[in-house]
Amino acid sequence: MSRERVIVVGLGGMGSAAAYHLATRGADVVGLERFQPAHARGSSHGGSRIIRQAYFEDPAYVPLLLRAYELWEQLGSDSAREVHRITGGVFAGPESSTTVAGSLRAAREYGLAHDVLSADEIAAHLPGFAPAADQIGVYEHRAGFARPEETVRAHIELAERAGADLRFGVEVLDWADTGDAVQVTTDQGVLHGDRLVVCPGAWAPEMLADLQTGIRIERQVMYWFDLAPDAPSMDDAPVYIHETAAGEQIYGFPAIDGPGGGVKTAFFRKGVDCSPDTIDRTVHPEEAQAMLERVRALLPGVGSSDDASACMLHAATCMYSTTPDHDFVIAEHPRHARVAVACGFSGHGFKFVPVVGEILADLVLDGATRHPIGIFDPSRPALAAQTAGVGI
Ligand code: PYC
Repeated sequence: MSRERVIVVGLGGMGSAAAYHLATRGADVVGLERFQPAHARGSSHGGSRIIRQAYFEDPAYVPLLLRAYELWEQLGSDSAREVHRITGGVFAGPESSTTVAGSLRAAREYGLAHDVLSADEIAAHLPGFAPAADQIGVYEHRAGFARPEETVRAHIELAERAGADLRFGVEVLDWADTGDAVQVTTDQGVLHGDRLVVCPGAWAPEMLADLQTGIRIERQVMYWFDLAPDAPSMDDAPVYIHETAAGEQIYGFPAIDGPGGGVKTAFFRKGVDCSPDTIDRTVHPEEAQAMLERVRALLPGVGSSDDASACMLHAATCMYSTTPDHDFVIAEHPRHARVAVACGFSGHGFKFVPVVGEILADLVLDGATRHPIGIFDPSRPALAAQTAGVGI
């Protein structure tokens, strides 16, 4: 029997994972990516992404995270790359905040190792952290971070080792389901296959326009600051998410590349709409200043100066692909059984990369998956309602 020929469009986090899982399961994989491996033009760069299991967004994500963690381990050992690290994580804010109450709910429901810490306990146990007295934190023992570029490289290398033909610098112009096959038109010719996996990242609104997902592309900025000379080291700090009484969330990481690399921090969901063609890649002084002032509400030792332009070591932009309800889109295409899609990761998807690759391989090779992906259905009412309003 001939092998299924599967074309994977997009080789960022999700697409490279799909290519790897498909190739290791015996498919004849052709992968297409418009840029180079682990590029910085989409949503899979910036050195770090939080991984955690006490999922404040919805405990329904936890089973996927339990499997993702197994696959993170396996990917690290198969590729001999550090694709993730467990550091612990503190998710802090008012007791009733989404970050605290939601993390606690998921941790309790799934018996995940955690402690609830008062503001004083956070300050006593986590050097550098100083939340307001009326805040608390959920400390999740097995939270940490993934390294997005290393993850993409690992999946690409392992997919190629398993026989995948991955092509970079190829722009996909169109795709079609021709009934008994799929066809992909690129700037370098037309390809045919049995099945198609579309992982378009920020290009979803154009590449999956017929799905009507209501996805908005948002500009986000990641900042790296130095520390005040008398601040404690953050080399071994936990990852964190911190929410204010008004519901504004920021997040950040230890100094993962040593003190000279600085500590990375960012706002979660405070982006302006953009597209891959229109995104403003300049990081403006006033936004860096707002970030410095905000992160100091949790970590007063961030920044050797009160002037962000004097203590910011680096900054970079990236894009979120945000669905109206912030849940992902992962499914067999509702009108094209030969096509599987994964998009709309809404700024919280990277920790799921390995399990999304597994799910896409299941959908394409088996026609179904054991994983609970019902909440990611592209036909769910929350997406249809929003799309009707904005009319993509
Ligand atoms: O997925 O944990 C996450 C996250 C936090 C901030 C942005 N994404």
